[in-house]
Amino acid sequence: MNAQLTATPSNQDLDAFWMPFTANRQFKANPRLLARAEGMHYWTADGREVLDGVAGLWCVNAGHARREITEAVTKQLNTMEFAPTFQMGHPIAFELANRLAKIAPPGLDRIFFTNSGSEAVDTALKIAIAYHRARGAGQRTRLIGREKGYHGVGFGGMSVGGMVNNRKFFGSSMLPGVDHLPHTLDVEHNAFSRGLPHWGAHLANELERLIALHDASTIAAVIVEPISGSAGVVLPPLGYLKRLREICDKHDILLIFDEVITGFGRIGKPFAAQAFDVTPDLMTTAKGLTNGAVPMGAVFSQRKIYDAFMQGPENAIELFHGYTYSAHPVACAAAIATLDVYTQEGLLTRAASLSAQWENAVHSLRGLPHVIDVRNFGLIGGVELEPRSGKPGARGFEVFLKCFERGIMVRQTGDTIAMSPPLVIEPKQIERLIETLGGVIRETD
Ligand code: PXG
Repeated sequence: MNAQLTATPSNQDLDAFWMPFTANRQFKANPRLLARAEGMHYWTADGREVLDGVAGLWCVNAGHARREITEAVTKQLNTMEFAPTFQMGHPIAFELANRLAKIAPPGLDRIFFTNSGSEAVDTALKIAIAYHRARGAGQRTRLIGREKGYHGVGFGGMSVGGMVNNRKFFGSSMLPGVDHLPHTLDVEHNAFSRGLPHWGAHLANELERLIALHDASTIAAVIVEPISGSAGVVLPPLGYLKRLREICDKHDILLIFDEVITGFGRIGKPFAAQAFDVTPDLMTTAKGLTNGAVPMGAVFSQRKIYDAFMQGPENAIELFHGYTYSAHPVACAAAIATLDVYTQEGLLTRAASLSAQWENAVHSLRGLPHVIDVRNFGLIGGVELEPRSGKPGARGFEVFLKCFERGIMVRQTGDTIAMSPPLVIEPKQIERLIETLGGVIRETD
């Protein structure tokens, strides 16, 4: 903890940190400082306990301050704090890749390490384009994303992403040759669906339309989140992902699942690919990989993609890509310890056993003032509020602030409240989270 920063810092203390994805002036006028965390809770700098309804930022799946992870990180720092992975290697990087390959969806057993979800996405997009080139289809460079998609903030991820605020400031400084599928959020047809909505599988057929427009021979890959969190919990209609898979197969287009939030047990299986029984060609992950303790991301690749690169002279680098901190030993140690905790405590499937209670709890908010939709899957919940006229996002932000005052942490995107608690949440804590949110919604005009 920073000894200098008190529970009531002055404005000057807060000026220098340009905060990410934050209303800086609002925050600095009214700081919400977190000072400590353990299990399901944070404690604020002034000592208030806050129930974590979002696993930090969808990453602390095993709960906070896990001793096993802390010890593994400490031990690794004392043994070897850094080692390069360019033309060198260190054992736990290989151990981690082998461990991940064992829990991966079928065939996705070649693993490239990054430091974040954004880097994982840009890596996967580059692999997709280079793969086609390696097998003699170098004209396949076009990428297809989806409206409302969030794939991080690199130029690649931003370009295939579909969140207007993340794009509009950057004008034409985005990748050329990108197109977007329509999003699958349809409150008119699907409001208050429990689990996956029944309406909307046909939206996957829009891919055929884009293929007819651009020609399949120009398209490298389609990237989607199986469930998107950042756009305010957008679910795939029943059958939608299978249809995307069929169309990609028919046209030799790679399918990339961005599992940065759905990975590592969030929806009751290690990955959404397994929960939905649809296997992508590439899969991006981060967040829960290290329980949020150390930054790390990973791209899982089908073996056929890796193998396509393994040609040419043996001493030639096959993929000109990587980060200084790819497979950083401290991150690898954190990830291995995290996987141990997940396995020992059954956390990669625990969300499945809690999801019925979770669904009932979240849907109990139906009927409260301004609630126009409730969405859920696994341990993900979204509550959509009607926007105030002329002030989109204002009601959602107020609910978020009041929740924090009442001791629960949720996320807000526009007028949607999103929840994704640590997978160790207890039934009583689910009740408390939802009751508190319900009370706040009831009191908010
Ligand atoms: N892909 C997906 C699907 C994500 O959700 C990223 C990529 C980027 O990851 P990094 O590690 O570069 O941030 C994300 C990140 C929220 C929220 O509350 C979601 C994310 C980040 C911050 C907040 O919805 N997702």
